[in-house]
Amino acid sequence: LKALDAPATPKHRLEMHIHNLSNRARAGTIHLQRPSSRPIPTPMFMPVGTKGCLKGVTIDELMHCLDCPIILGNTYHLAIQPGTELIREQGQLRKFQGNGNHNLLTDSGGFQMVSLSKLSNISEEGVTFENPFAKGETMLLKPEDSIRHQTNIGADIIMALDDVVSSVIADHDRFREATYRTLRWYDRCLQAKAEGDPDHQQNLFPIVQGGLDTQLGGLREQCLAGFRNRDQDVAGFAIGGLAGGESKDDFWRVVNQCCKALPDDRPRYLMGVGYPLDLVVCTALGVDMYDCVYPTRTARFGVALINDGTCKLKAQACATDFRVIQENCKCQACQLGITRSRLHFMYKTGNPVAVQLLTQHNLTYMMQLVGDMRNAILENRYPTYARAFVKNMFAEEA
Ligand code: PRF
Ligand code: ZN
Repeated sequence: LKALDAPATPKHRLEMHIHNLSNRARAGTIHLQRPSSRPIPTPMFMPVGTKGCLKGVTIDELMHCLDCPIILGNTYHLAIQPGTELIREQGQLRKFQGNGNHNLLTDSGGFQMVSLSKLSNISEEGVTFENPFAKGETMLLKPEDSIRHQTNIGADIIMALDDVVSSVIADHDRFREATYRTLRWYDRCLQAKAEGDPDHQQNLFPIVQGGLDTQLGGLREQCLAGFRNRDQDVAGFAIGGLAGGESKDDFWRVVNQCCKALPDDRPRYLMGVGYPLDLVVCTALGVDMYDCVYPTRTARFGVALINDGTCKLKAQACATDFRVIQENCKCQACQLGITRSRLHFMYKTGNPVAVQLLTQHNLTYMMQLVGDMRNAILENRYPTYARAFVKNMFAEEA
């Protein structure tokens, strides 16, 4: 594919090529600087392997059967167990996971302030977590520590430590503190990276915070301006602090503002977003990358992603449903003709293969979704695609 733009990007960071725009939706390719690394087509969804691996799928299946070009690991969880020194000694996470050549992104640990808020305490220095495996022990995660851990882990894309506030907390002072702290912490991350990664092996993304304040001169704008002024050579940008229970209107308003303000030649990564409908809408607004535990976690609860929403395989209705999960799906279960009824009884009897098959199905669905969106953008028909997707998803309620 020919790139519309041909950026003269320096080799010390990834390159993003945009092939086409359909309104504001972007189809592109991210080229990482690691030799022989696989190019990443965008829009892209990254499955989450919190502790370095996904439950129920191997790295080989992810890469070769599910055609998934990049997965996400989590600094906080890997630092707690097994420890990032041990990962580094075994040749970093990519080797630790078994000799693959797969692309990796690690989150900084910032989000665990919210998801593990009962176990954490925040100050200007960093975040202090209680160790869930050793009562009474604490771990201080400073911006410098987050970078050190992420250097040990060795992912292609690493995230700056941010001060994350749950978006349903309506305390403007706390959001203001978090926004400016996120900027100050980014400076400390940049400094730590310059000292620890002189060969520019890793791409550091700052994370835009600022709550739901999209006003002129408001916190989101301040944060966006702060990053743009700090470093003209940022590898890519993440949008954080969303998907935490705020209304869809607030959510879309912030995503819209961020996409409009961010530079066109860098990847835009919307963190923690993984509902199919949200992917379709946010891609229309100009987002390139997503991650979420949703497709894999919901599989463990017996929920399948299908074209008109979800299918709860544990529900009694599935006991006598002799269709495959989704017609024309390329996953193992659907290709083998395994019925919803069969899966229902596998869940009922606690057969772990059911979770494995459903995890594969849900990831196949997500990869198909991002591929379909990409094709629609390349063929200049994204608005039509998005409208049809929404209509299909809400067909039964109409
Ligand atoms: N920051 C980080 N990780 C995240 C988020 C964030 O804001 C979100 C959004 N809630 C998901 N994961 N560091
Ligand atoms: Zn399937």
